[in-house]
Parts: sequence; structure tokens; C-alpha cells
Amino acid sequence: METRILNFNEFGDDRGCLISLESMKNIPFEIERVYYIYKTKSEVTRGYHAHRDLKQVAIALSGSCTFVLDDGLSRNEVILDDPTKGLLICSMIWREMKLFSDDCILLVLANHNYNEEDYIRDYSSFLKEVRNICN
Ligand code: T46
Repeated sequence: METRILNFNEFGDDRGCLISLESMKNIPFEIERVYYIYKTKSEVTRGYHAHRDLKQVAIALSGSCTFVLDDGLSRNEVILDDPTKGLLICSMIWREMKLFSDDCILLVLANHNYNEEDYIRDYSSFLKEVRNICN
């Protein structure tokens, strides 16, 4: 599955902690867009789509949330609860997000600008497209 955890180097001292994110260094693409998700209620689920082309890294800067990741063959869950870890999600991965803590701030870095045409928002269409690529 084209997803993995990235471990970021933390600069910490008695003042606190700092993590730097740089394109093509600890982020494996050129960052073109940054957005963040916050104040999502714990009973709310988000996502329910895949991207045809987009690559992203998601980082829980504060609190936690759970990603369900599906490559058309298998599903697995990843809990994000540590700002030193990023979840790399490549293209053609169906994602659902759930169990947001009240204090969750989810930062997402993306390699392209927002483009609704890159989204596959219907699960059966996703399965058809992903199976066409694999065959
Ligand atoms: C993803 C997960 C992790 C914009 O106008 N610009 C943007 O850059 C984004 C990301 C969204 N929007 C608009 C589109 C919708 O009207 O913001 C609204 C909420 O977006 P959406 O329902 O797609 O949010 P999520 O949380 O379901 O998904 C988002 C990203 O869209 C998606 O790429 O992988 O977070």
C-alpha cells in the first residue's frame, strides 16, 4: 500500500520543541498547498474519497484522529496522535477519517492545488479505477 509513516526530527530544548518540514527533504514532494482541519466533532467522519493524482502528508499537530486507508485490496487503520509523525498518502488510496479528539488539529501538506476533478468520491467508481490501473 502506498502509505507510510514519516518520522520527523524534533529539535527540543528547555524552551519547547520545533519541527521543520521541507519539500524534497523530509516531505517527499514539492509542497504546493497546506490546509488544516480542526474543530471536527468526535462523532463526525470525513474523507470518503480517493485522489487520482494527489500526494499528501497528514500530521496531527495536536490531539488525535484515525485514518482508514483502502487501496482496493485491503483496509487498515492508522492513528495519528504525534506531531513528530506524518502519514504519507499517495494517489488512489481511499481514505476515511474518524474519532477526532476535541483538540485535534490536522495539518495536511499537498503536492497540488485544490482540484475537485482529482477527487473520486464514489467508492464503487474508486474500485473500478484502481482495478483498471492494477490490471
Ligand atoms: C483529504 C482529506 C485528508 C477547498 O476549497 N480547498 C481545499 O484545499 C480543500 C482541502 C477543501 N476545500 C473545500 C472543499 C469542500 O467544500 O473545503 C470543503 C471541505 O472539503 P472536504 O469535504 O473534501 O474535506 P475532507 O475533510 O473530507 O477531506 C480533506 C481533503 O479535501 C482531502 O483531499 O485527503 O482532507
